[in-house]
Amino acid sequence: MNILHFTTQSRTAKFMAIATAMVLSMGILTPVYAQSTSELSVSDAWLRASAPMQVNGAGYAAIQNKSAKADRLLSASADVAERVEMHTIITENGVAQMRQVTGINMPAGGTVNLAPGGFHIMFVKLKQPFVQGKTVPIKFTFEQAGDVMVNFEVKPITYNPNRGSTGHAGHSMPNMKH
Ligand SMILES: [Cu+2]
Repeated sequence: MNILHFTTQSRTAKFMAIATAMVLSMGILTPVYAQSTSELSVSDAWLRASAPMQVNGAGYAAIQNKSAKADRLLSASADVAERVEMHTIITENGVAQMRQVTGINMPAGGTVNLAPGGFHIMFVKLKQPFVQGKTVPIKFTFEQAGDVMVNFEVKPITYNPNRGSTGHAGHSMPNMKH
């Protein structure tokens, strides 16, 4: 399984523009939803809409470390679930299982994709379902870059960017055992 996927694609300009617009539209005392710092930019942040009765949820994003220094995602936090964890998927004896990780390394100048079949943000015991079309603010804390607020977009329940390109499209991660 190819978990780390490096790309040279840059969406910096777009996210700088969003960050600037948000700074201008918000007061000094309100939090700034950066999505991007001078060292980091987070793009394609999404959650899958919750199925009826679904207890947990998963979030994904592409995180670009623009710095010449390695960084590490230390935590994700939000009040939408009882716990927010970082997970990866390990396949043992042909069975894919989710495992909690204590951090996700961000190589210098690299992009790490949190995507179905690999690293993801796990929302354990959702307080409310994720509703398609809404955005959910989640705080990422990095060892070097500090706190970055990221707005996650809630995609349709059937959304899967990997469909057709990997063998994991059928995976139903939110329902996997922890
Ligand atoms: Cu998980």
